Amino acid sequence: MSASTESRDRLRIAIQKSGRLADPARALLGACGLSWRESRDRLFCYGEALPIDLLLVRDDDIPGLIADGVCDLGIVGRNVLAEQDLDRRQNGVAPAFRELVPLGFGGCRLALAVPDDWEWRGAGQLANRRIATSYPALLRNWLAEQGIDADVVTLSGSVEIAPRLGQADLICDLVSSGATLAANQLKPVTTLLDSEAVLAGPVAEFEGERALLAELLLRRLDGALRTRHSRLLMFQAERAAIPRLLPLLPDAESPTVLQVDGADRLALQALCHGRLTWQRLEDLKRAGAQGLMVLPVESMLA
Ligand code: PRT
Ligand code: ZN
Repeated sequence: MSASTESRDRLRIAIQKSGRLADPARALLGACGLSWRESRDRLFCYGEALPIDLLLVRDDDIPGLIADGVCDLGIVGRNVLAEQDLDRRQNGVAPAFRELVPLGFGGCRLALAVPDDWEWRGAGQLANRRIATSYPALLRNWLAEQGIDADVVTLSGSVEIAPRLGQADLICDLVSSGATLAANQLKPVTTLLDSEAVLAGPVAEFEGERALLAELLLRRLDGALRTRHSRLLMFQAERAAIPRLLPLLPDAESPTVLQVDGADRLALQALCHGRLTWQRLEDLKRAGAQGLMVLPVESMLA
């Protein structure tokens, strides 16, 4: 463990300063009960509710900050973490960080994309082609797995215009909606990595006070992630309708059933973990649910 971590009994989490992951990362940590003395413009936010501080940095710096022990945890795309991990391995450097928890936002995939007029017949077509990417380690690793010898052109940005500029024949880049590829007359043909934001940490275990703080944070994170799509569903129904209603709630934890008046009228409460769409509520109503109410869940402790 490096010198910078030895004397700290506070936990330090690196998140993106600005960009796609910045706001959702903050919101998620906020949902875990963390708060900071506001200093959005600075690099460092001092934790108030708990001794957990934030470092606001570029996403690409997060794995290295964990490796160097400058911070303990980080929220970063799996794509960045996997690229830097492979790069270290390919250069004979020992693994120093790892994915701890997938966080369910920042979803995208690293994909090969070819010009629209290519007819894709598989990886064999890539031999001796030039492929532009910002993810050379992941791409080289994939090409090696496929047994393909191709030319990897490393670019730090605007990869999607490389084929039009004649820098490459095809690209390997992140895709979410696919609109950027379409606008550049490219089409995705195969996925190398499915990605989302993850909580990353060191390979080595934490010790002392920071181990307790990390454990606390992971527990709260688990609760916050489970609560995110959970809703409390409440309704009343005749007893006879129950066999029609329960199959519509496959994602509900065993519902609480209360008798309302007489033996035949029941009130039900169910914690649902899937999405309660309008369609589902209408189906429930048709099956006999009355006075349907959907409530958000603030927190949950297992
Ligand atoms: O300044 P800093 O270095 O911190 O930020 P950055 O510019 O490197 O990163 P940023 O904020 O763009 O992305 C941060 C992380 O968000 C990435 O590492 C991914 O894990 C995740 N993410 C999710 C994405 C996308 N979706 C995404 N669509 N990152 C980039 N894109 C790009 C994509 O490459 C394409 O060029 O956005 C463009 C639009 O995508 P489409 O398919 O929706 O058109
Ligand atoms: Zn970046």
